[in-house]
Order: sequence, then C-alpha cells, then structure tokens
Amino acid sequence: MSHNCSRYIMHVDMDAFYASIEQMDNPQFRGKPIIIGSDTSRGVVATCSYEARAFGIRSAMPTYIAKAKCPHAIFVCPKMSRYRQISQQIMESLADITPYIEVASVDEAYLDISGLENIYGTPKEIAQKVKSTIFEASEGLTCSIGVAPIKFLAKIASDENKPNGFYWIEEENMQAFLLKMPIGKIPGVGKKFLEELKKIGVYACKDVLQLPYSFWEKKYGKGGVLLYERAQGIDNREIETQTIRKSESAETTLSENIIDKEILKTYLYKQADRVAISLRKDAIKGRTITLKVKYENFKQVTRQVSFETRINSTDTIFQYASSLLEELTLDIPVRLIGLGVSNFENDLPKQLSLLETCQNSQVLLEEKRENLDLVMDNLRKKYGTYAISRGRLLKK
Ligand code: DCP
Ligand code: MG
Repeated sequence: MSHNCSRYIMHVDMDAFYASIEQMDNPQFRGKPIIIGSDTSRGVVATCSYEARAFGIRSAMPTYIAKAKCPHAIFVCPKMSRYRQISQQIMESLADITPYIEVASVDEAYLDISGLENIYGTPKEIAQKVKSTIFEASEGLTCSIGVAPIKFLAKIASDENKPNGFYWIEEENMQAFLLKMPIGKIPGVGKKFLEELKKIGVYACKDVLQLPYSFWEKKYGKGGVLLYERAQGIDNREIETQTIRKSESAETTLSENIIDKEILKTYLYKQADRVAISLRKDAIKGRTITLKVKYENFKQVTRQVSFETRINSTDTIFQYASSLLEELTLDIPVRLIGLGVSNFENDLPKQLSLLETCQNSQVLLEEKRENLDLVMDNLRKKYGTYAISRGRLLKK
C-alpha cells in the first residue's frame, strides 16, 4: 500500500530530560539514581534518572516519599538555564529537518513529517535521522519518538517504548490501538476525571462511545467533548509551526543621518543591551556578532565576527560590534545601524593553548561581565526595565 498521501505527525520527547543532562555533565552521576528537585521536606521531584525510576520514583512525587523509596538517591538542584540552552540547541537542529515544527515544551516537539519520505525515507528512517540529529545537537542525549496520523496518538506513541524508543501507529492500526488503549493515556484526562468515569462504568474507548455526544457535552463540557472525540481517534489540531529563533537582533533608523562613530556607538550600546537581555532571558548565547549599517544613499553593508566561545553579555556584544564599526570607513553619513547575535550552537572545541590564554583574560572578563549582567537583570526584574540603566546609556 502506498503512503504517499498519508499524514504523519511525529512527536519527539527527550528521555529523563533534566536528569540525562546532569548525567551527561557530571560523569559521577552516570548509572546512578539521581533526582532533580530540591532536597527539602516540602520539595517535589521534577524528574529523575531511569536508575531512580527502577525504585518507583516519579515526576511530581513529594521528596520525602522518593527518599523513602530510595534512601541513597542523589539529589541535584535544577539548573534551568542549562536545560533551556540544550533545549534550544535541540529545537534548532530539528528546524533544519523540517520547518513544520511545534515546540510543545522544553523537551518535546511535534513535527509534521508528511512528504519528508522522499528525502529521508520511511517514518522509521526519519525517526532515525531525528535521533542522530538530536544526539549530536544535545551533545549525547536520547529521545523517544512516536508517529501517528494525529497529534494525541503521536504523543501517546512516543511514550510507548521509552527510553530511546520508536513507535508508529499506522492509520490502518489506529482503531485497534484505540481499543486496547487505557483512556487515562489521553492527554487531558487526569486522575480526577478518570475516577468520575469509573463511577459511571466508563473504562475504555468503547465505553465512551456507548454514550452519545450530547451526554458528554452536557455532563462534562469541553473535557467531555475532547474525550468523545479522542476515543474515536479524532484530533483536528494542526501543528502550530513557529519559527525557531536563530538570531537575535536590533536596529534603529536614525532620526537624522549621523557620521560620528562615537554617537553611533551609543546606539550600538542600547541595541547590545536589548539583544543581550533577550538572549539571557532564554539562556541563549551566540558565537557570531553582526553589524549592519545602511548609508544615506541606502547602500548597506554588514560585517561579522565569530569566536570559539558563545557569549551573551551586554559589554562583550557591544565591544565586538563597536570594533566592527571602527573598522568601517565612514565617508557618507549613516541612516540605519543595527547589530545581531547568531550561531547559537555549541562552543567550538577549545585548543589547549587557546584555553590557557583565554582563562587568563577573556574568560575571566566574560565571567565578570556575566556577573554584572546578572545583577542588572535582577535589579530590572525588581524595579522595572527603565529604572536601571548603565552609565554608558545615560551619557548623551
Ligand atoms: N518536569 C518538571 N515537573 C514535572 C514534570 C516534568 O519539572 N512534574 C520537567 C523535568 C523533565 C522535563 O520537564 O525532565 C520533561 O518532562 P517529561 O514529562 O518529558 O519527563 P522526562 O523527560 O524527565 O522523562 P521521560 O523520559 O519520561 O520523558
Ligand atoms: Mg521527556
């Protein structure tokens, strides 16, 4: 049978996401039961390694219960900015496979892979491609993948063979799958709803369909209608594609044309600050700085500089952009100026000699700047964006 006009939705979900990152970053955690969450009496488990799951530990479980189940589990404080950074790298790499991608959470995405068969082969082969792409982009993490004609079944499928799993619900097998699927697996059918359903004798999809649409709508509203649809294998949600950010930039059309580089730099500084704040908010760093200048005669030039280590501090972005500006000969006034940061992928592997010199100067400087940025960002959070400005911005 030809699958040429079938619809394939792929759901990708990282395996024990936060815990796997911690095990990757800290070799001493590998093979051990680790719990990501705060080790306090009122804390809960965010997630845990598969080694910890063997003891019955689960996401959202209170810490004290987790400890009772596995007293020797290692508690690790979540490092959100690291997890978001890896997430960004993963999502960007997926966007290279298809633009039809919806990032559903920090560790999951839907991809519409219909039509990709011509490039990568069967859904299974596409999944293989996705897995190796993610493995590379994340520096060594695994994911599980589900494929189905509709979204909610793709999501259920990705959970079917975790970790590092693949499960494909083909159109002709959908009904059979629904028949044996516990309704608690339907996203949106929570524990409470499940209890209610049990009371009226509804355990499986076929039980749901025994009662009419009007019953479900009247008694349970939206949740009831959702259940009635899902039980028949109906899910009309489209993939809501969004563009994955590959660069962050700012530009200003000047109210009058300017030729003085020092004045132009005050604009660059404001832009560097704006771009850097936005990058830091999402814990993103870039390796390339671009300067864009449009002259009075509308001629436009861009200049770029790249480096080994990714950065997102205001002063460093400004420093590179302004040295790019220094290198430009300005014999005509400028009507627009802007800068951008891109190349959000990994740091390049450092050469040893470089590392040594870096550690002595650039890395230390960058660390200092990051600390200053942190203080500034926190003050802004507290007192508002405009309350806090840097010395340089205050100068005319
Ligand atoms: N998470 C959280 N609190 C929860 C559930 C999840 O903080 N109650 C975080 C930690 C997870 C991440 O979100 O690592 C992704 O959630 P998943 O449900 O996909 O769980 P995992 O990726 O950790 O494990 P699995 O292999 O089951 O997907
Ligand atoms: Mg996951």
